[in-house]
Amino acid sequence: MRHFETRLKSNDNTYKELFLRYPNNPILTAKDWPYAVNSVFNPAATVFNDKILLLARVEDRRGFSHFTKAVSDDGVTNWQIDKCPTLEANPDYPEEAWGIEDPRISRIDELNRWAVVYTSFSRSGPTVSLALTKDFVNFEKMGSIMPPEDKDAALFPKKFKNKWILIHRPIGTHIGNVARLGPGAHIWVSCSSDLKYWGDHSILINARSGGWWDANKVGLCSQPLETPEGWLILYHGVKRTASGSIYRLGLALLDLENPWKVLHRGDEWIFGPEESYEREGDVRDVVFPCGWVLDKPSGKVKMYYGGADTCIALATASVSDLLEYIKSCPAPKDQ
Ligand code: BMA
Repeated sequence: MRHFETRLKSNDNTYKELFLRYPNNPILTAKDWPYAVNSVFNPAATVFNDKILLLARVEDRRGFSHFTKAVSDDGVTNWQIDKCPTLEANPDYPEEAWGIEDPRISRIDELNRWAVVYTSFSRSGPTVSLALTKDFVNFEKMGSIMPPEDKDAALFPKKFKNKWILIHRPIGTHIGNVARLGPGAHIWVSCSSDLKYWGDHSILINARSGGWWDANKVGLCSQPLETPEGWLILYHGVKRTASGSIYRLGLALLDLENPWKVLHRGDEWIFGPEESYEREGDVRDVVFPCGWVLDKPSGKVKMYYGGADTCIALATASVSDLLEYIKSCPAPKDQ
């Protein structure tokens, strides 16, 4: 059965988990915050001034979110958390009426800036917005770059054929949950020469259907990770069950030079809610990374994720294991 052969085997013939949870998870909770908040979750992650910087989604007790940065030398302990929100919704921007959520950060060397792509929650639903920063103190908001409903977006850190590429997840139909199940919510790519006007839209990773763990709804998690073998894509799949939705993670590998081409896609999820901080919280059964950071000397990637929309947790994987696994998976049939 090929299904199980795609999993990596340990020496003792048991199946090896690709990501290992940090034993003292969660690493950050609302109790760690210097001001009163409901929850901290779904952080973006990058390296800034040789430290690991998280831009956490912080939900206040109105239910609206903003971002606060937390910085640490080792990316595990001694987080220095800003004393007040780092980036907030602008009340004058209609697209940010109900807050800003789920940032993803890409370092753009060509612009000498970091791009923060995030969900802004407008009265018409979620839209994709972009801000640029040099220092994570001052942010240049570029506004909404995709109309609602659209979210789960990140930029590739460089241009391809002179175009920037955005990964995002539009939802075409918008008449309640039942209609959404119709065509499904798929991951798309769009191109731009100026980060403002976007076109050349095409589907990158489609949601599967029926009983699959990633049926009907998928979305990008962390920003694309460049490896010599291609761009590693971590995405979430949402399985609807009688007791609610389960958010789990899968992997795909994109062509290094032509990242709109999927080389491999795993059939199985590689990480899902198991621990209590992933299973119980404001939203049950959710693991939701918005960032990961590669440590080049060790070849390990630190994945930062929200647990149950309530806390921030950490899991680590070896990039060579991720690549070995994903290269053993089939090329998508519908491409
Ligand atoms: C998604 C996003 C995430 C959230 C997840 C589970 O649609 O809104 O921010 O973690 O749902 O609630």
